[in-house]
Amino acid sequence: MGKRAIVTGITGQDGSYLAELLLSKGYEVHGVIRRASTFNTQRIDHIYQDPNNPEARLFLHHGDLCSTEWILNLIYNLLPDELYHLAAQSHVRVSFDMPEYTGDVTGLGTTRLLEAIRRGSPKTRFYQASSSEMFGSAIPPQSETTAFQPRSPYAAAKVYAYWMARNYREAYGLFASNGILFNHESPRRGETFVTRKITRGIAAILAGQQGKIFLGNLEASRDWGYAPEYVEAMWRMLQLDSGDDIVVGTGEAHTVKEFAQEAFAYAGLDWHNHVAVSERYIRPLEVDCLIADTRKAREKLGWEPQIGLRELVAIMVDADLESAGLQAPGRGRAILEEKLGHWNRWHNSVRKVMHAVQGSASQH
Ligand code: NAP
Ligand code: F7E
Repeated sequence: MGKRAIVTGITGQDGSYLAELLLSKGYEVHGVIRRASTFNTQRIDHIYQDPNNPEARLFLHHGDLCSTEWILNLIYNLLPDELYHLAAQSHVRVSFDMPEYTGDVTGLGTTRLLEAIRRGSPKTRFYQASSSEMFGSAIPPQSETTAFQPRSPYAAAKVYAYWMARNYREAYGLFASNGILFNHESPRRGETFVTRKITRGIAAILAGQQGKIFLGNLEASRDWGYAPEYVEAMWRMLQLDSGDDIVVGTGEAHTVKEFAQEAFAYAGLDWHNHVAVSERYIRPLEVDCLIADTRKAREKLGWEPQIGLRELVAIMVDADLESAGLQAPGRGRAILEEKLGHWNRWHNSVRKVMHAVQGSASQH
């Protein structure tokens, strides 16, 4: 019998890739989604299964991190082997506008889950989606021993959640791990994060729908990786003998300007003609430079990323051009085939298992 996992944030970028990975490994997956008046399951529609089908292995449950009623029920009833806590108000800029809400969802949400596990299912292994943002102004490269210097309500909430996971590990012996992940992107990245904003903007420019994109601080540096590789690291973390805190990134950083230059050039455009700076996107506080020291991930997880900045740009631009109905250069697709054959294979294996029980998550 396969393992059983709960995934909060299953409708997000990482949650959708993680659900694919877990299904491909034979897990029974229970995803938590928010009630919305419009469909919010686009990222998981392709793996949705009709829960009435006896072969179904993906189940969706309504829940919101601001309350506990659903958490307690779900954990008591399912007694999951693993719980991947990915849900959060994850946008740093938005956290300055909604600091209290961000603290409630992104910070306290973790405590609500840990407490339910402690009371109802203490053997459940818990993954906390910690973030490189917690390092803030700490001098790079940043490792597991670097002191946090958070510079946003989002980062402060994540630091609180990080410490709650560690406290529950040390106080109650829970298997609770912090994956301290640096920025990771993909064609499923939310449209208002800078990388996706750039690659979607390029598609809109080539489609003749807009002339320019407006960005904020072009000098900020980030360690950008490819999201599907990062969910594999999450899974590996929960397969260790005990809970731990591990940094995951590529070890290389590039500025927003470099990302934009590379992306526009890949699409055959000169970025100077299409990028303008707008005060609107400058943050009250900025994190200047994040670079992962990935030694522990390599040693303990055997995890090594295959996709660097140029590859990531090609993958994302190809995807956005294709979805706009435009001819894509195609290097991104080729890179995925060459470098991540295993990813494509397990993606296909999921599809094979699924096709008999396929429906639309939007029916839920
Ligand atoms: P994302 O795409 O923004 O997804 C966030 C998920 O959380 C969505 O499923 C969202 O649901 C859900 N959510 C938000 N508020 C909720 C609430 N009150 N109750 C229940 N669910 C709620 O984020 P991501 O990029 O996949 O990141 C996954 C996690 O890793 C987040 O915790 C993020 O902070 C953290 N992280 C991300 C990165 C990165 O570079 N991507 C790096 C480090 C850490 P809706 O679909 O309904 O909005
Ligand atoms: O900004 C600059 C911005 O919003 C990256 C989240 O997943 O990763 C993400 O947080 C940089 C910042 O990501 C625009 O000022 C310039 O310096 O894409 P972002 P983020 O803030 O790094 C971490 C690891 C997480 O944990 C978070 O959940 O780009 N920037 N111009 C801009 N950023 C945005 N969004 N939009 C702009 O127009």
